[in-house]
Amino acid sequence: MGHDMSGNGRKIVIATHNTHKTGEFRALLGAGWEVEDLTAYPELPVPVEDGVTFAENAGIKAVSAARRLGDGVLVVADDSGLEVDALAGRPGIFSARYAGPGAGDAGNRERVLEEMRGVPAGERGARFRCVLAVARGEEVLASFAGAVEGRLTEAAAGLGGFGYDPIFIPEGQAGTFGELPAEVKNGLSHRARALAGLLAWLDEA
Ligand code: ITT
Repeated sequence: MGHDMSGNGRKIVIATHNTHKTGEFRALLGAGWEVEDLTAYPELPVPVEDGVTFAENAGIKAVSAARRLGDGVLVVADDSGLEVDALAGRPGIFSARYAGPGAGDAGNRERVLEEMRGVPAGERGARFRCVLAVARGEEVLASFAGAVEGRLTEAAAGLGGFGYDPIFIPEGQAGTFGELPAEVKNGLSHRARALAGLLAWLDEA
């Protein structure tokens, strides 16, 4: 293992409080990895995500956790969101709080669908983006981006996934990420694609 950051136990701490993200990392990484998230470290401060890009916010989250967890721990943060063409790229980095604090996933989906009301099928293009930042101690060592193109539905469909999944149909598929099996999402998602870059970097000689 080139960077030798995962140790014998191949443990990774995902610097997130979003347990849906953690679940996807567990599924994507498989049984060879011990995956934790920040719900196991309630004493860690929650950083202010005041970056203006996904990469900046991923770096802020990764270093905030890594400096507290110490040099021996591989920390990876995930900053992600939905970019809608007809909304000039919104909600983008504001995806988590798009409908205001406390509105939650359903409120965020409803706001996007409301803003998209009347936009014709051919103009409903969107993409999910994910940037992963890997940090140790005080430093971001690398970051990796992934995206998946698709289009927005006119109404939510499906109970799978999380966040904006029920209103997003990925390119080449007939249903939303909320309707498709988790394995299909994990085969082509923005998160899977960013993670592929991270895994290649970890394996580099
Ligand atoms: P952490 O910052 O603790 O990781 P978060 O959920 O606040 O958790 P972000 O700041 O990266 O994470 O915000 C991501 C937003 O984009 C949030 O609204 C998610 O629901 C949404 N999102 C991210 N990945 C998604 C996915 O795979 N499917 C659907 N929605 C997703």
